[in-house]
Amino acid sequence: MQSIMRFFVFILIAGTLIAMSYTAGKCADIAPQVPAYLLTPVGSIPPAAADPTGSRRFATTTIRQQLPLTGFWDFVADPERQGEQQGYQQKFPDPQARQWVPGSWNSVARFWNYQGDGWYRTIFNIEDEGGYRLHFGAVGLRATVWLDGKLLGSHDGGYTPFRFFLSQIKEGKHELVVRACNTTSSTTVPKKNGGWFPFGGIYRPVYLERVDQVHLDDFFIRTRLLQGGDALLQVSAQLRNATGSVVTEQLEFFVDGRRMHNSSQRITPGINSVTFELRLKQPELWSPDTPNLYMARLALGQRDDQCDRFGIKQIRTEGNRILLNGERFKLKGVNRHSDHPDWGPAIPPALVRQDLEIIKRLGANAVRHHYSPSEMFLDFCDEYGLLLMDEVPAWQLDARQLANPTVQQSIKDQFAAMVAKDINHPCIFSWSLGNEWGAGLNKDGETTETEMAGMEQVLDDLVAFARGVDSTHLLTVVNTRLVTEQAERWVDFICVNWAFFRWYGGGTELQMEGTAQEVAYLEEIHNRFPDMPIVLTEFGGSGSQAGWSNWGNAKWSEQFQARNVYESARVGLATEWLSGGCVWQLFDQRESLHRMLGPRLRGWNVKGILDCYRNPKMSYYNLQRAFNEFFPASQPEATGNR
Ligand code: ADA
Repeated sequence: MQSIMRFFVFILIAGTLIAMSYTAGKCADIAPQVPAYLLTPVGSIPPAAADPTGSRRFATTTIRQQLPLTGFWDFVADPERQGEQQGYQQKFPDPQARQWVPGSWNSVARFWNYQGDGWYRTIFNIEDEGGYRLHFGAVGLRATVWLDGKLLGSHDGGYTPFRFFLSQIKEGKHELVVRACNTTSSTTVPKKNGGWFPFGGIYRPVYLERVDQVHLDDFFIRTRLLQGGDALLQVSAQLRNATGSVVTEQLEFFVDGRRMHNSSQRITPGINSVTFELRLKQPELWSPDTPNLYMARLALGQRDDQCDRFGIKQIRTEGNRILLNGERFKLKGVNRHSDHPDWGPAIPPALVRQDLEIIKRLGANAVRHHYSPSEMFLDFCDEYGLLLMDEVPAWQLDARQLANPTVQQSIKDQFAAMVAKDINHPCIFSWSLGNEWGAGLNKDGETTETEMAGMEQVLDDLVAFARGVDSTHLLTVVNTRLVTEQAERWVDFICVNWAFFRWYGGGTELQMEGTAQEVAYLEEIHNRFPDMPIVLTEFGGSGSQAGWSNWGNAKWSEQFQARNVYESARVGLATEWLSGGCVWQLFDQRESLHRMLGPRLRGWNVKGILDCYRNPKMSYYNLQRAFNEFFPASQPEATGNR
């Protein structure tokens, strides 16, 4: 009897365990949740209009049907890079896991440090047979895409979108396979040992759009403020005709519902470029204090339309000053990475918005990114009135890497893709081709004369390319010794990443004696180029472990960092001829695997004025105070106290 009882108890326990493990497996498929610790918005930002794709703050079309491919996709890691040879694109293997898209596999414990190929697969249904565009917001760092076993193409660059036009998708079930790869080397951009974690995966939204065989491929709005207060808009559009014969269609352009342009277009098979200009009478200007936005809609008859927002502002330099809408502008900025401990670079809109709230409450007016941030982030910058220093992720390349044609091509491609993605946003302050090339500013003598000469040529070529892509925004290359020696040849303003109090190479205590030398260094650049603006693209950089308080101002304490940030802001913002700068950095961020040791803690760069979960450190409040004291809103022309 007892043994029968034991048998039943055994069956009961075993059954419960099996049921539990089954449910646990299912639980893994619960969509990630946004925590409820959000700051209440202080600004009068309107709620987002319905954008089914989840990428923007407004609907980008009134005609196209959009089908987001958000959700769990099957996933297999492929460290040996055997997948293509083994035909994963035709017959996807048994998945190892299911990954949330948009998301990064590096946000999931099992693949936390994984760098290699990662294969994704999803199945979708098409009811309305016809033409579609398949849009990827960004895949880290390179992607190859197959639909129903057929190769669609590849994309290099983890921070810019790409898309495919599919002239005919049949009714029924379809299989989409993506191979993402986040390995880095000396010839990739970003390179190996970069300053941030090279996240892998499909981490910005993916969606399909139902389009006509004749449709708008893209459109760009360049604005120019004219004397007298009117603005000139130059609209350039690309129209695609996949019908094989000439089509005539009406092209209309609306601003806030008013029709501003109407022309009949003869559209030949292939891609057609159309440009037209129009005048906007006495527009309300965009600025950090008055972020006025206009909604544009470009329509191709009843076949297609695209909507985008724009704003009118003017940024130019005059001597060593930067002028925004005719008035002196100094940057009170922060450096930010697209990084969150739970989300990696796929930060959900509510948390992106919280980052903007944190930046605004700091009293800042600008943000710098080492690579082009998500479209959602840019939309919020437009709304909150924050200027963005946009950059190609060509970070700390040495002369040899720069001499490599593959690297040069990647910089060009990523520059052009960044401009195409971001140019309509009024928040764009400047483009940067990269950060700390060659010997950098502080490491004299590491580059030979021949290498220097080579770098000059590469700079000539890259700058000529960049100016050809867009000449309506300021251009720079950040903190590069060569550029600082011949600034006028290449850039519109000089950018210095400025270490203070000997954080790098100093001892364990705050070291004041280095300060005079660092200040003298800035003066030297200013004396060499008295008529060029200088921005401290990074200031105050010093790590602190959140919560570590210390009487003695020792390194890694919140006190050390808070003092460093305040003092560098004092010099950076209050010195008359400087055009302000951006603190290094907004919040703690994950480093690349190769930079775990050295001046890092647990593989994290802890120079944030907030910790990785956005809890403020002492330095956040010190910077807020510095922004207030040295640069009160009512007195944009802060005069120096040095
Ligand atoms: C450089 C670099 C940053 C960051 C910083 C640091 O200034 O531009 O990306 O790596 O150093 O924290 O050391």
